[in-house]
Formats: sequence, structure tokens, C-alpha cells
Amino acid sequence: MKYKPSLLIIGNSNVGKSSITRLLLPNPRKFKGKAGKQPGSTLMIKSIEFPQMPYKIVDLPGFGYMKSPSRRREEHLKKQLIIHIEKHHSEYFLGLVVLNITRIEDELIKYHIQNTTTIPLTIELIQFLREYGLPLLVILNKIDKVSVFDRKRIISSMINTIYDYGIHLNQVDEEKNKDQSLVPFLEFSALKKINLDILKRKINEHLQFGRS
Ligand SMILES: Nc1nc2c(ncn2[C@@H]2O[C@H](COP(=O)(O)OP(=O)(O)OP(=O)(O)O)[C@@H](O)[C@H]2O)c(=O)[nH]1
Ligand SMILES: [Mg+2]
Repeated sequence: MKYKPSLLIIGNSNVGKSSITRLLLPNPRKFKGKAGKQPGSTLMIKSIEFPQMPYKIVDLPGFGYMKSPSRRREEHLKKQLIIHIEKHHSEYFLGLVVLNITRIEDELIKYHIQNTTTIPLTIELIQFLREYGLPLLVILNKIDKVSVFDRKRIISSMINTIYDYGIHLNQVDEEKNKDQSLVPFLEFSALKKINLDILKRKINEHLQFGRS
């Protein structure tokens, strides 16, 4: 069997991971959309693979798993996630960190303003994945739900907050080559397929040139 690298898709529940996965598949009708996990306390990690597709897709729940009612389950999932990344990080050629743009301000307010001792979960996740040298692309999904005005405000407050943690978010393609502190982001809508062409191009570039 020929080795295929994997694309990691990570983010909280309901941000649109399965919707994005579906857009990347050659045959979306065969994909039921719940491949990434299963109810219960064990993180079910199943990769999606098609013969026509040059890579596999792994859809993982992020830190701060929203639907989880219990703290213990939350901690358990987080541990599982860390173990998975520790073990398998080298199999991934790119990680898509998917955020729901309509939830970003809530997250920033909740973790940054009300409790400055806690790092926002998304930032923690980005830092964690970057420690393994995994190239990342932050997908700001559901931009069809916000006005251009709101979108600009949300993105600039996110850039400013994340900057305080040493991560420089940059519009995709504007990142200066090889500057390791830069993390590209892409405004996206899985529903309206906004910037799907750019996403596909970025995935192919990473697939082709690999990890540096
Ligand atoms: N308006 C809008 N809705 C979207 C977009 N992307 C996904 N959705 C909707 O958001 C909901 C959640 O999408 P999913 O793709 O299932 O999200 P997920 O991240 O896979 O969720 P879990 O599997 O629960 O972790 C669905 O009702 C989608 O139709 C988008 O770009 N715009
Ligand atoms: Mg899903």
C-alpha cells in the first residue's frame, strides 16, 4: 500500500469541519460526515481515504469540545488529542484549524478579558500544534453569516489578541516566506464555497513541497 500523508482538520464542534471535508472529497456522497468521532469517552480517530485522493483526511475535535457536558470528559478528550498528535504528528503535512467566525469574539471575551490567566483555547491549540512543526492554516469559516464590517472587526481583534502570545496571523499568501512566527489565515465559507479554490491550492502546495 502506497503511503499517503494526512491532512489534519481540527476545531470545536459545529465549526464546519465535516462540511469542509466534504468539499475536498472526490465523491462526497459516499461520506456520511461523522467520521471523526463517536460518542463515548474515547476519541475515535478514523481517517477518510479515497483512491483518487492523494492524501487522507483526519477530522479531530478540538480542545474545549463544546457538546461535552462534563469536565472530566473534556479533560479526557484533551489528553487523547495530545497523545494522538504526539504519536502521529509526522504523518500530517498540514493542519487546518477551523474556527467559526461568529464565535470568535465570545471566545476572546470569555478567556482573554474575563480571565486573563487562561490562554484562549484556540491559541493554546495553535501553539501546541506548532511545537511539532506542523504547518497550519487557520480557516475562519462561516463568513457568509457576518457583514464585511463585522468580519473586519472580528479579524483585527483576533490578530491583536493572538499577537500577544507570539503568533502573527497573516492573510494567506501575504505571509513572508519562511517566517516561522507567521500563521496564515483564510476567510472561508463552506456553505457558499467562498475561497474554496484558494484552500485547494494551499493544500496542494503543502502536499507538493512537504514540511520544511
Ligand atoms: N452559514 C454557514 N453554515 C455552515 C458553514 N459551514 C458549515 N455550516 C453549518 O454548520 C453546521 C455544522 O457543520 P459541520 O460541518 O457538521 O461541523 P463540524 O465541525 O463537523 O461539527 P462536529 O462534527 O459536531 O464537530 C451545519 O449545520 C452546517 O451546515 C458555512 O460556511 N456557513
Ligand atoms: Mg463533523
